[in-house]
Amino acid sequence: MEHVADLRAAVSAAALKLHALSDRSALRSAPGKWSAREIIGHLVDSATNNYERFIRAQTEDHFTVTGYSQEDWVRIGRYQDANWDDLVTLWRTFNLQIARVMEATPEAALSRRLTGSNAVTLQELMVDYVRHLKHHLAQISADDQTAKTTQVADSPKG
Ligand code: NI
Repeated sequence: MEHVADLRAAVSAAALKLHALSDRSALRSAPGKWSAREIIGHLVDSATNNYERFIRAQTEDHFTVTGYSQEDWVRIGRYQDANWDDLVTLWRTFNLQIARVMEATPEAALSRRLTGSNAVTLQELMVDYVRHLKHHLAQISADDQTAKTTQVADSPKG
C-alpha cells in the first residue's frame, strides 16, 4: 500500500506549486509540446481511464485493459483553455478519490492478473499509475525551470 501514501504525498506536494504557476501553465517548453495545463489534463484523462480500470478489475472476472488515444483526449478535452485553478483542483480531488479506492482494494483483487496490452496484476497497474503521475509532475517542474532560465536570458540588460 506504499503507492497509496506515495500518491497522496505527491498530489498534496504538487498542488500548491501547480497553483503558483498561474499563467505560466499555458506556456509550451517547445512547439508541439504539451503545456502544464495539457499535462495536468493528460493526468485527468489518466485518472479517468484508470479509475474505471481499478473498479472494473474488481467487478469483472476477466477484465481486459484497453488503451486510449492520449493526444486526442488532450485535444478534445480543451485543457489549454481551461481555468487553471479549477483544473488543478479537479486533478487533486479526483486523485484523492482514487487513493480512497486503492487503499480499500482487497488483497485478492490486487493480485488478480489482468489481460490486454497491460497484462499485469491490478496492484502493478496501480503502482504504474502513481509512477506515471510522478513522471509528468517532474516534467512540469523541469519545463518551468527551462522557461524561467530562458526568460532571464531573453530579458534586456540594465
Ligand atoms: Ni503520460
